[in-house]
Amino acid sequence: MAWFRAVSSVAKLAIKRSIGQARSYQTRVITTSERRCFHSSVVNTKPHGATAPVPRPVPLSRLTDSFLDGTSSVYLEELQRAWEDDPNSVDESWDNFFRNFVGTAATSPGISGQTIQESMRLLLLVRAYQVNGHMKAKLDPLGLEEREIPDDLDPALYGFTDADFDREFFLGVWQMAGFLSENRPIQTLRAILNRLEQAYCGSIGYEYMHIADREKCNWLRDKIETPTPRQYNKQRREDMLDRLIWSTQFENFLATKWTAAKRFGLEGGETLIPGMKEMFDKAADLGVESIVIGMSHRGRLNVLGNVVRKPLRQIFSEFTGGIKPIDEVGLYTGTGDVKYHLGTSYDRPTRGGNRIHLSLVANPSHLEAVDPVVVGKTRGKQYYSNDVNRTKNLGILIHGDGSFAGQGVVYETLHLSGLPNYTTGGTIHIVVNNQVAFTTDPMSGRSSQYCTDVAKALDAPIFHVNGDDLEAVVHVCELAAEWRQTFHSDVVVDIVCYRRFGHNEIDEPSFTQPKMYKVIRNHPSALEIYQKKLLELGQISQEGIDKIHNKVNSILNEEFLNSKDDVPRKRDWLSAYWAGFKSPEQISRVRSTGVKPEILKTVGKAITTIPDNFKPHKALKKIFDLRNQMIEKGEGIDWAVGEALAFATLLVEGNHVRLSGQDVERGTFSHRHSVIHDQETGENYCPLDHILLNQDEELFTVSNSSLSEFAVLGFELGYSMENPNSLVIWEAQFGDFSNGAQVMFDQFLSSGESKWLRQTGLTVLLPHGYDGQGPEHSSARLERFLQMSDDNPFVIPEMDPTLRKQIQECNWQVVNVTTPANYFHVLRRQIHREFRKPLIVMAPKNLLRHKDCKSNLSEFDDGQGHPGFDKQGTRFKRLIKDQNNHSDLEESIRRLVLCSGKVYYELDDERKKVQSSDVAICRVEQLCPFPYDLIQRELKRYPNAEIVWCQEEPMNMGAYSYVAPRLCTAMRAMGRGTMEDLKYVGRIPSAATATGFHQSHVKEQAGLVQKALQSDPISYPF
Ligand SMILES: Cc1ncc(C[n+]2csc(CCOP(=O)(O)OP(=O)(O)O)c2C)c(N)n1
Ligand SMILES: [Mg+2]
Repeated sequence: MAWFRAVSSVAKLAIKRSIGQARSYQTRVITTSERRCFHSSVVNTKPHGATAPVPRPVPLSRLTDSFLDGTSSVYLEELQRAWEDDPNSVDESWDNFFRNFVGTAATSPGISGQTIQESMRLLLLVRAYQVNGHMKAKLDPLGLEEREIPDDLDPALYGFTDADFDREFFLGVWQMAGFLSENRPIQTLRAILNRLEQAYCGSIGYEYMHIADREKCNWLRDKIETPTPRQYNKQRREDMLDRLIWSTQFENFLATKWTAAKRFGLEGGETLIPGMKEMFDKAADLGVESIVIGMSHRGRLNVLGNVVRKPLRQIFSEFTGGIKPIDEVGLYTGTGDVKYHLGTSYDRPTRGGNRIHLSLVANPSHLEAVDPVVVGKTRGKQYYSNDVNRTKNLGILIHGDGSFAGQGVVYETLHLSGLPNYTTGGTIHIVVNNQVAFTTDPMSGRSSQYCTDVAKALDAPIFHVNGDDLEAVVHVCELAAEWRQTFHSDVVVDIVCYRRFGHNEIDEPSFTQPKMYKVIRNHPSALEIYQKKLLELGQISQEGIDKIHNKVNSILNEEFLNSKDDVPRKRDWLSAYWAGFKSPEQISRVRSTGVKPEILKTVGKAITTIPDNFKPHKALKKIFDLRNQMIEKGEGIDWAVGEALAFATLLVEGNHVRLSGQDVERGTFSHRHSVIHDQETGENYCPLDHILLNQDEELFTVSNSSLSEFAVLGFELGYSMENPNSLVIWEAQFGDFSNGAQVMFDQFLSSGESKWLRQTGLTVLLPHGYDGQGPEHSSARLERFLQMSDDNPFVIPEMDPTLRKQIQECNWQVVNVTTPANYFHVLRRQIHREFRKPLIVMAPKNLLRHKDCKSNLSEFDDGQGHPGFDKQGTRFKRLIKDQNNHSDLEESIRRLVLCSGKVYYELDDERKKVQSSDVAICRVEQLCPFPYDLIQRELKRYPNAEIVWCQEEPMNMGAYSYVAPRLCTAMRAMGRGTMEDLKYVGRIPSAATATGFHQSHVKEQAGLVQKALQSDPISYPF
């Protein structure tokens, strides 16, 4: 094809120049409108002169001006000479071409130039249809859209006149699928054009010529350029009709029963439902066993009822509203959510006699935010079902036209599709393109021709289809399933439809789209159109149609009656159900997270050993040697080793561990080195892949991600939702960047369990700490995560270890950990409990190599009585008490400094420097939920101490505003004062997170550390 591309681009220019003036064949309706839209104009195929004129001979060498430019004609001549010398020296397609051409030329001397010219022009025309035929397809059911048909679909551009229509032309037989390969090298122009129009300009507009892969294009051409139009038999047609009746009646039924309720109906796009069902049936026939669906509001209830088969009585009962779900395993119901956001999962029988598991993922109002979550969940399913070819689990996303074009997360998600550790073997995208977004027209909503253009970046084929043509919708839906199962990559179905009512049922659409709605008011529904078609074809009788309507109506009514007795259960809303896991109101045991010393030693060796024949970078060799010594000696364990020990021990226990994010393999701060590279061969070695004998290579996954926060975090969230026995971690490059994924934190992570009863143990590592790197690399915005926490600042919950449900009842955990051992335990705690809760970690930067930020191996093990063991056992320490061996009562301590994170080490250094042994420093390692019990234990220990909260963040940031009321609640309960008695030491309030001037940083940092240790009492607030 390279030759063809090269020739066609130069030739196209030449054609425009020379033949443009002589245009005699004008069929296009070219509007001057600036609107970027669809139109429905049709090529004029009226009969043309029947007699072919005698071609005027043009010697090849004189074609330069009229057809090809000089370079191309020389190229062609050279090609011909080469072919004459040796037919094998040219591409097979040219061999074919010349063979045919010489055959013709031999019998008709002088025809040669003409034949070449015309054949080349025809090929360009064919190609133009393949590339741009969709621009002429009749996609808009309303017939309102006006689009300019590209010049290159006009035969006149290639010099063809009316007189040429019934002339036979030499088209050749090419190494290409579709009708060019059918061994009919000679055809009339009319036959060729009819074929092109039928294939490319009907109810379906195919966009695929942006795909570079020849095999894929040929596969599509075979499907598109079929000699006979698609035909469905009577039975299939009846099935489709039945499905369309269900879809249409469902909306009608809701509209009549709940006239004032918002349901974001599908009216105008009802063919989505039969389309999806046929897609699922086809997918099931091709081996798909489970489908994860993500979609927004539009048509969601219809999809839930008709596609996912959520019992209609449940949907109706939710409409009637008010009933909170009751469950056999507890009373927790969270806050709930509106019905068109809820998820669910069901097994659905398919036409082919299979069963397919469908899960619809719950989503927030934020359009498209669910996309990466669906893809991540699909990938999770693939891992757990050992679906190595990714053909059994499929992700399907349904989009709106406005949101698909407008939301950046769409692009971010699409870009995960080909990445080895994120691919799911192709997502099928369906756009319900109702040509409006709320009140916004496409011309104000996007700059691209189609709302789907973003998918072209992926080499995904895009099938635009007129939503009024049920059979065309079904056809492309099936084709999409076939594509996905064949090429394991993304594909887009763009159903061009309309929205019969307003954005929701209460809106008046004519305020903003008067012309469109005038047309819509008189426009028949897709069902009416299809019924008429089948009646005209004699494939069904009116009685037959009525029978289906009656059946559907009576089921809907029956289900409506049953809905009154429906008792919702919370698992009805879950897209996956984890048996045995505790809900927030059920007590779960606190478990030790320590590990047997011998296991620590064994895995410790595995994670610090590099194979003999592997040649790492010199510096890394040293690092691994040092790591090896840490394990051998059992002391000086640093952050990276602590983390690797957590991963390795979880793997040994059979858990799956997945860490993803930007540059996580090496680690942003060059500290992790979880994948090392042979300096000679470039090969990789990942020690954590070699913990178990014959370890499955995905059991531990560490993966650098694309440069996205929103989509990658969403992906990992979806992945984490699939199976509780996995530690799934997303790490931000710097904590600041996490706000690129703010929607995920706000809408999913912090509130997903409350809204949708969906648990996740996703762990998020956000590098945080003030070390003078400026405003953008210091703060992970700890305050925001704390502000979103739902623990009551004025109520101390039950803290008795046997009754404690504090973490379960809280929406998430926020920690700022200061020792490798504590990090190890907090990671392991994520798995070693009977519930799942998101974990936000303010991850360190300079502690990664800090001389004092080290732990002994004994702090990781489960033995008792050694230096790492205290009353809390070998488990995560929510608060680390002062390290100076204080007794239970220290009356001489004049100040208790409470802090969190790396500022502790600076405070401790300062304390040593100024020898303030009468100051105690405690680290609050778990900020949320607040460790009231341990805080009160320390308040008791230091009855005379001034109580100080010290932080390095500005006062309006960091943990202060979260800690202050809670600390005061703890103080008040012990008679230790109120807000006035809590002193603040830290930076003053600031708009920016940190200063950009290093010297200012140093001064500020030293100032706050010194103040915390000053001998005078701390004045309030400064
Ligand atoms: C991220 C986001 N921004 C804004 C909105 C508010 N909103 C709700 S629906 C809608 C229009 C959606 O248009 P489209 O994607 O075409 O879907 P349609 O409603 O037409 O099916 C908007 C802007 C939203 N839900 N999410
Ligand atoms: Mg829309």
